[in-house]
Amino acid sequence: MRIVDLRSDTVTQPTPAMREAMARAEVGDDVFGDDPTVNRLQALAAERLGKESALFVPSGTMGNLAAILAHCGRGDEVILGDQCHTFVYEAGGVAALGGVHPRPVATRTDGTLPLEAIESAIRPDDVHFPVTRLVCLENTHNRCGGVALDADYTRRVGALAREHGLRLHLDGARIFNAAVATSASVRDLAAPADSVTFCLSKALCAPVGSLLCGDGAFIQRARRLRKQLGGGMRQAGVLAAAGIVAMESMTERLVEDHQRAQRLAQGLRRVGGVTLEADPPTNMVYLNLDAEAPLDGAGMETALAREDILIHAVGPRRIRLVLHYWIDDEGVDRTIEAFRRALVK
Ligand code: TLP
Repeated sequence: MRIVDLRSDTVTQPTPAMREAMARAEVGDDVFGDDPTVNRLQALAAERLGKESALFVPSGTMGNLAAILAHCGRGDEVILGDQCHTFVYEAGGVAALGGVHPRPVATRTDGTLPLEAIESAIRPDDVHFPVTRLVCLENTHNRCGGVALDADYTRRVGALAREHGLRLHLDGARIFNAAVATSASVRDLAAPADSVTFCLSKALCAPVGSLLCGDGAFIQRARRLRKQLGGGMRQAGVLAAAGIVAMESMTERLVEDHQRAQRLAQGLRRVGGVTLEADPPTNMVYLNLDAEAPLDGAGMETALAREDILIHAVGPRRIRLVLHYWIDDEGVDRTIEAFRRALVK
């Protein structure tokens, strides 16, 4: 039976059109700036995001790291959410590799950081303190259920940052999902930020890569940092070719993943033993196993894997299910039935 892999949208395999484009890609040495396909992808990304320039990086993690290091020096401070990917899941890279001090602020369940909390985290000019340089936001917000931040909120954070002489970086790993959910353009969502990372290798299905976008001088600094971090790739056009297909043909269809997240949520609500955290805002369904449910998160992973359904427990009883291109309605319905069999005894 076909495997239904709901662990993440990072598991997506390249589409046949991507494999075709990869096979045909014209390539060169990208460290010399010679790869025409990488250059085309970077130009396309900058144009779509409304920024001057863009840099192809191997991962979202490297994109965020290079961005934060390009904005901050050693001992500088970055204000970010305590639930954001950079703070929770990027192995402390900004501190370990960049000497940048993270200042976490409590994240609201809608993925926003209260403006007052950001403002009160900004350090006064005092030799005791690190120097605040940067604010980071995440859109969509992964640990907050895949919720999208709207352009108005991002604008208000951008204005606050500028008022205090700070920069704003946006981890827009899933910014195209956010655009679908908020009916805004990615350009509008990105406009208030000085820099934006977005990923090709999540719901857009490309096998590898992310783009970091910003102004020309910033991207020049980020390019050196990418080299320092070991992310200077050579004939990377074979990867960029899939990225071009992703940007040109995979962004509009994301609405289907959001609709399937709704279908999955509706079905799971009718299964006893689980409580959904929210109406799925984008392509993620987060749920908690009730105290009286016969299995915990790890038990559910094992029970469903026996039916070729892969899920990821992100806490002892908290489960995240992620919809993507390779999951159809039948996969959703099989998942609902598998939950019922595992939980309703
Ligand atoms: N997220 C992955 C895991 O690392 C948790 C996932 O399965 O969702 N920003 C955000 C908001 C992300 O969700 C991720 C990946 C990244 C950055 C990092 O991207 P990669 O995996 O390309 O380094």
